Amino acid sequence: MKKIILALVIAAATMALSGCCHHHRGMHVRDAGDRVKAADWSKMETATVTMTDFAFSPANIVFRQGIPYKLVIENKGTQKHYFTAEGFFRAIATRKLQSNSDGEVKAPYFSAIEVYPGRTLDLYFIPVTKGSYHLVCTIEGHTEMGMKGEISIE
Ligand SMILES: [Cu+2]
Repeated sequence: MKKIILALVIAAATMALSGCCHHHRGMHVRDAGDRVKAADWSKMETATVTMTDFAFSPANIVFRQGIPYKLVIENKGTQKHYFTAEGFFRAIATRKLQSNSDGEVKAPYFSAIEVYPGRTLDLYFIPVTKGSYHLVCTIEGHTEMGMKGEISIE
């Protein structure tokens, strides 16, 4: 009898854990499309983050909830860099990612944006979920050399 109870407890714990983590990984703003359509993009604010070898500038970026933004992500370094901020990408309603010379990509949300040296990509979005989110460059060694920051939604 004790063995059966133990097995049930383990099964329940396993289900609880997998349920938790699966949900967490999949989380993003589900009504992003409606929020993007409803927003007044004529009131859009522009912010810029510059990537160099090896820093984000500014390293602390603050956005206000509900305002439409264009975030200009420019790489002034000599090598490619990543703008990786998974928590942040799940906290915003994404409209699109645009290259001024090549076109644009529409997607419910991103997990990382890679920018080649000397190039710029514009992220159009609306901050939805308040919080602080890690920003890193995931290329090997770059975070350790200083390519990290924090994005806040207030
Ligand atoms: Cu980098």
